[in-house]
Amino acid sequence: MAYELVEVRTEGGKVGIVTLNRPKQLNALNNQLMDELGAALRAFDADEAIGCMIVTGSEKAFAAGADIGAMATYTFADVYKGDYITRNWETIRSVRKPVIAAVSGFCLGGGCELAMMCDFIIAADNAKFGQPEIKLGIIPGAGGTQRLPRSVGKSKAMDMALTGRMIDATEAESCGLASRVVPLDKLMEETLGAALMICDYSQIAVMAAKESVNRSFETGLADGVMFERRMFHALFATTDQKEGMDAFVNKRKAQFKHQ
Ligand code: DAK
Repeated sequence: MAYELVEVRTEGGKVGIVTLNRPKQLNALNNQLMDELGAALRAFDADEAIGCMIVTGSEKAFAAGADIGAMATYTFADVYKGDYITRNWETIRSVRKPVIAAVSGFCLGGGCELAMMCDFIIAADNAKFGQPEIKLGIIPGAGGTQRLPRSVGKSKAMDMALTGRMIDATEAESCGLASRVVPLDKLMEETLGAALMICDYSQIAVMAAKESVNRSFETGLADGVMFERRMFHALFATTDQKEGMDAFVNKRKAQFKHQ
């Protein structure tokens, strides 16, 4: 697929990087961009050589939300019947390998929701997160009212959704929205470091860890723990478990084969 609104590249032959690229609109998300992002992520997910993905934007904006100009004249019938702002918004959830959001600058509305659909967020110290939809007479519509409280708790989520205020990277880290904050000029280096580290682990164990953590958001504790236990049991059928434990016992570095 030819990409216009995202840039796609790999690093070290194993990390797939998708950079949102609509700079004049602060990476405002439209159908074409979301189609391209979805296609790029699906292609990386299917590529045996790729172990982890990164979604990022520009220094000024990860994404300033869905494209307001495109939405401005839509009617209820348009959005309810059509596939605008529904297609491909959830592709990222079906990707089985890890996806890290490397966020700098504005990360607002649908942009914040997109970042929250990634597996974790590494924020540059200039990042600003927010759900400002209330200022437009709407509410978050791509999971913000559901994922944000699960991430930061009810009080902070209500504060953000009802006032529309932005929080900075420090506040985002302290409330659990971002996993870490790094200086802007170290954002890609730090995120790549995390991605390459993940690539070197057993891909099967990595996928099982991702699936198990995600299950915790969809189920009760007893069922979730049982799911985790069965996953744990299953990993003893892999060559990588034998390799990982043998390497530890023999004080050498494990060479995982992803089998
Ligand atoms: N859409 C379209 N254009 C945008 C934009 C956006 N969200 N954000 C910024 N831009 C454009 C501006 O219009 C401006 O264009 P020109 O005037 O130069 O042509 C250019 O980007 C630079 O923006 P500013 O001049 O405003 O730059 P500033 O530094 O002064 O301000 C800002 C930056 C990020 C604070 C400001 O641009 C801003 O407040 N932007 C809007 C943020 C916002 O309200 N975001 C939420 C949008 S609603 C769903 C999926 C998704 C959604 C809903 C449902 N489903 C799957 C059902 C999502 C909804 C939303 O995200």
